[in-house]
Amino acid sequence: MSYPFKIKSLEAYQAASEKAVKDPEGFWSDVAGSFLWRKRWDTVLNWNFKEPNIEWFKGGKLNVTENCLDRHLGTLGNTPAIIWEPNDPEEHHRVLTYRELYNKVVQFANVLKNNGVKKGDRVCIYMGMVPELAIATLACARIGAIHSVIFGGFSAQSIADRLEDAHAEFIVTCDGAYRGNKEIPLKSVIDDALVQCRFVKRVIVLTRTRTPISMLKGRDVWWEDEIKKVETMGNPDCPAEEMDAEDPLFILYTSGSTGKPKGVVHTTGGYMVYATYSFVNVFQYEQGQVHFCTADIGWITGHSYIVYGPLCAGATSVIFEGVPTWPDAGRFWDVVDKYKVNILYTAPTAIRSLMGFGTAPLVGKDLSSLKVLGSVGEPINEEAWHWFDEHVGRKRCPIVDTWWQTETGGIMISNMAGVTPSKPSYATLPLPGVQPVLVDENGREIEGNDVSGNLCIRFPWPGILRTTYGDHERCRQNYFATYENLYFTGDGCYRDEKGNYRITGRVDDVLNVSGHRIGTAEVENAINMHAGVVESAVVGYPHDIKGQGIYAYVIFDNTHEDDNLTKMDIIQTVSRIIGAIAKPDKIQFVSGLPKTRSGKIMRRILRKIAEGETGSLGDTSTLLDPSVVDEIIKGRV
Ligand code: 6R9
Repeated sequence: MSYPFKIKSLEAYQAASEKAVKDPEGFWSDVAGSFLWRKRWDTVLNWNFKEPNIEWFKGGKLNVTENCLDRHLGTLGNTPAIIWEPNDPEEHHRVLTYRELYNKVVQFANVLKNNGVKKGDRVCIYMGMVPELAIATLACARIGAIHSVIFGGFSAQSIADRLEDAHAEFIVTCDGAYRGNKEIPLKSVIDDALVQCRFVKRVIVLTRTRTPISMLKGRDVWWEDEIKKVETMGNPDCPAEEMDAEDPLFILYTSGSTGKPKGVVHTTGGYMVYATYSFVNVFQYEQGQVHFCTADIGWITGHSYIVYGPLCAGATSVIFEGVPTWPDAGRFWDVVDKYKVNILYTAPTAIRSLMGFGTAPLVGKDLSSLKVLGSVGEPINEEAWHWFDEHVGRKRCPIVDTWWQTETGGIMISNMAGVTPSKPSYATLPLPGVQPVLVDENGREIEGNDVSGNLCIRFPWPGILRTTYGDHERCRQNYFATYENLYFTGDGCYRDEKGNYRITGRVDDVLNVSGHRIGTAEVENAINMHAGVVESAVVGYPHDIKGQGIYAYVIFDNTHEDDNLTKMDIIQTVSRIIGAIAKPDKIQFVSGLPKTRSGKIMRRILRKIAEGETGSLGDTSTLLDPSVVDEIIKGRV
């Protein structure tokens, strides 16, 4: 495959950036022109950030799976599309060529159809990292169903909330999943969720762990049986549903600063174009290379850089079922060595945790195939950057520090491997077509360099979210109402003297724990559900490996006797309500919280105390009862 939109030099980068500002429609229509469309679009872009209403390639007809699969069959039919590395290195790995993946996707698309799934229906996918997760995702896209993948670490309650919000009547899951030395009983979690969700019509269950599970008559069916049914039906084909460029492709839930997670909606044409454009350019992908993104497909990184971007580009994408530290801390390096991985895209939290094991796990591993390294999910600290550079890249691989969000669909600010320069802990420069702006609290643009502000984007790009499912007003409020005519990212940012961007972290009440977004309000709501909890306040604090840890201040009624047992109960409650990823790292019982006279919790003070910076609390005179601060400082854990 050739990539006409690939930018290969610094001069070309500058030229593309200029063209994308002067003539965005011309720029993006050139990029989109190299994809497979059944019918070309009528208009490249309609937009306003007020409502918001954003339409890319309106009137264009396509199916994203024809771009990911059908298009490659002639030239890349025998090329591996997916290499699957199982959790247990003793188990046999699997390779699916483009032809094989195509066959499996159309087969499962027929299974979905047989089970009553139609265009526009929402299908929830709750699986471990097996090839069938990608197959199920693509099969939805094939028939125009909207997939909503839920990360395998979320609890029954979280799933129920999402199922209800999306009114998803169909579920694809596994009996269980392997992750390191753990076995996660996925189907049983689904069963718990479905107690509340009687509208779910069908659950399709893939066999993976053979954990004993219950199969409800009339509702639950086995993946393998359903495949046999379509095999005996004869016609193995499944013509792709013709989609409008602006038909929804998927919903992905993500945490915000208030209330329950929101369903970010991405549409077909723009998302596909942007995921592929950013994949090829940032990693400087060359045909034939093996790309290993260590994220889970349950997060946006997996959607864009395990499934859609790489497959549209005809790449070989590694799916890894396990964790970086099992059976030992050399697992990533084994995978790189075994499959001669060329691009390794991972998260700072993984790098930091591996750093803790020293360099011994790297000894004897052949990493010479590596060409490009990538980081995503949270700011990468310089120490981790240098370790990655020295011990993994052996100082010969550019590191791309890629800043983006679930809402942006693809990478927004990043150096382009070997094309634009890197700078440790800086995402550096926007991709051509991305127009960042920094604003102050009043929404005034901060011009010039060596300045800090809130990061916004001034002009739409094809991968921008279109709405939040079922609640467009929430989308407007969250992203487009803070600053007029700007998309607000929620991140703080510094621009250095040369114009390089450095993301400094969230400026809203969203935590980033091991690269996972968690709303403080969500955790508080979960804690408050525990009997005996009167009130709570959750803040983040710097954590060596996770980036941020969760610190919870809890007011408990005076009935509890054992602090430690109560803490464990609270942690268990949070696991039940949200999932293990949201467990507080520290809990401090307090008798009161620092509140203003109008009753607002002063989180700034709580953050400072959690960070251990008790000497610089700032002005506390507006507090209703300043004495609680001293008590909280004394009881710090
Ligand atoms: C892709 C993804 C988005 C939030 C984002 C920001 C943080 C992501 C980053 C980064 C610094 C980077 N973030 N990449 N911060 N440098 N390279 O992670 O999406 O899960 O939606 O999180 O993650 O705070 O706003 P998502």
